[in-house]
Amino acid sequence: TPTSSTEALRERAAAALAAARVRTAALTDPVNDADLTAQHSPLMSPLVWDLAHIGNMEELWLLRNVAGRESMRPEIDPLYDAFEHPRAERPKLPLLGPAEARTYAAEVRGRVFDLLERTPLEGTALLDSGYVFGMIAQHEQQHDETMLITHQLRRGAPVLTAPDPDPPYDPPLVAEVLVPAGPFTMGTSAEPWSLDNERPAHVRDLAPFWIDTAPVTNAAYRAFIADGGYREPRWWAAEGWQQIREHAIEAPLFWRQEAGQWLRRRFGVTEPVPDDEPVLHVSWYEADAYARWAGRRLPTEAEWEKAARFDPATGRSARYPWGDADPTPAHANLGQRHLRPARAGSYPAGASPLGVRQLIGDVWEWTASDFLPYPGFRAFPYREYSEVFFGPEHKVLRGGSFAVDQVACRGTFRNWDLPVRRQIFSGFRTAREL
Ligand code: AVJ
Ligand code: FE
Repeated sequence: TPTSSTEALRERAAAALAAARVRTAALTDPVNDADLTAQHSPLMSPLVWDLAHIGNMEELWLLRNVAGRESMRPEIDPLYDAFEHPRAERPKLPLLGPAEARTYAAEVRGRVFDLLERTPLEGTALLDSGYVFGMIAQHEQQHDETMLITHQLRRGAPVLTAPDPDPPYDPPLVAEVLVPAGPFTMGTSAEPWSLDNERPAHVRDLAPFWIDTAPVTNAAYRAFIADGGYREPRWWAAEGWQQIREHAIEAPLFWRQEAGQWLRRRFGVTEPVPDDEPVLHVSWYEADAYARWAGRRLPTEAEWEKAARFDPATGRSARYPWGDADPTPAHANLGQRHLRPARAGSYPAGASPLGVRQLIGDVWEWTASDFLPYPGFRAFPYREYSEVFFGPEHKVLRGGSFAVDQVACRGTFRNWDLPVRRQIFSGFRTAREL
């Protein structure tokens, strides 16, 4: 009946919002006030900015734009508009303190739960299927990943812990998989909470290509370093070569060499770099250079999505590599259950029909592609989510990392960043022509 489906949508929206807030609290409650207000890297906001920005976006979209209410605190609105102040300047703003920020976000949330109970989840594009509630849950989860990046950059004693991954493990027999030529459906017009840049569904016809069964590992990446990869300009795009020279980059971010052994710092703990884990904290330029050294290339965004979603038996594109069912811990390393990727060869149940592994979760995967709109794109509900970032300066990442929640992860989900960025949870896999 319509009533019970509205109830199911309300429950889904409430659960997504609640899960995001549990995670936000886990990222901020164990942090003392000095650390919440400090800037741990010029690349990042103070954690207390993310906290109040989460509340402010929720107030803007749900209480002001949907419910038509007045601003709760008009004087703070400009402080939390991401386009008014670049991250590096945010610590100098008269931001809400930690206690005030928590109270503000909790007040907004209380009113939002009241609104959700009374609002019909249909009738306008913003409300249909509870879209705007789902969009705000995804926004909070994306900032939770941003805050986790700040934790990784932060110096000092660790405040976060999580069990190491111990997933089903069954190393694939083949290093690469052939994706046959032909059309497939990219993007979606059906996924109710998909964001504007994932829409609409459209057909792409691709030449055949080979793609790595699993993401490139630390051991494989170390062979590139050992072979002098960072000293050979021929492997590098010009701007990438310039960046590694200028900043004396010779390994992934957070790595250091001690007596011939590679160590890495991970959430405040320094440890040997594990051989069989997907490489993490590389820029697009590093991924591109490795691929060229290996005689291969990065997959295009369309190739990545075809490898992840196309089922040759039915000709359909599924929501995830394993089908249409929501992810479980047997499918993928998602949701910050662990603070690292699982070793390559994990999650056989998460493989695509063609046998490609670990496309979802573990590490974001750089693709060769610029972040561009799909044919028929329409900015929704605001230009500043995607449209203002379209163009050649941003490269697309796919698949999500261990730090991505499932509400913000699916075979169509698109992320993007500058090709120099490496503090993000980024890795890659490679491809080649037939
Ligand atoms: C999609 C991850 C690039 O963090 O800049 C958060 C998501 N947009 N608030 C970002 C986002 C507005 C965005 N990324
Ligand atoms: Fe934001």
